[in-house]
Amino acid sequence: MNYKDLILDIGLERYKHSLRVMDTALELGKIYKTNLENIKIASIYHDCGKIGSTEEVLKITDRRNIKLSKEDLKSPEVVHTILGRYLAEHKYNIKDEDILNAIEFHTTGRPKMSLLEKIIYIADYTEPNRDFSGVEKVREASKKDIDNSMILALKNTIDYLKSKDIHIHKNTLDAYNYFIEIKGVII
Ligand code: DGI
Ligand code: FE
Ligand code: FE
Repeated sequence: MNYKDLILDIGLERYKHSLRVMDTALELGKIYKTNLENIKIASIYHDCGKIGSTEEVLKITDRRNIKLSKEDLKSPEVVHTILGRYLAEHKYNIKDEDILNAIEFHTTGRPKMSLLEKIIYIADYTEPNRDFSGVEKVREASKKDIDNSMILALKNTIDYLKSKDIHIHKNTLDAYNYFIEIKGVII
């Protein structure tokens, strides 16, 4: 695989972040026994839409006529995931729906996420260079119970966004409500 175009778009540092996400995601993939090739592709390309600043991402999205929801417009930091899904499909020729969803929902999460989506979300949150408060708890939980680690990561994210008075994307809230609900259900 040649990642020249990707590195030109997102820069070497973000590419290295994506490689760390890949290592972390592969570890999780082995624990939860899922398709490692899909994990590799989703990890490498998860931030392929993060081209420059948030303003640049919005400009490119507009130029390419990519539709954004009202929620997306209120959460501009999330728009790189929408652009990412578009570029993954149209520039990097990724057609696998599960991989495209993992790219689209890697920042907010969503209800009923697939295992691949959860692994990419958590690996992005816990890759070795992440050092925000609470990350170690998420890291440990992710190796035992990925749904539990989703609750911890979503809760941290919501608390962080609240502390800064930043709009919480509906997908983030819906994902949190979904995971606490399935945890509460005794089957
Ligand atoms: O792209 P990365 O830096 O690797 O990480 P990411 O895709 O998780 O993006 C993190 C950014 O997204 C950070 O600035 C917080 C922001 N974010 C996450 N969830 C939400 C959000 N921003 C808004 N407005 N609403 C959310 O629900
Ligand atoms: Fe991202
Ligand atoms: Fe990332």
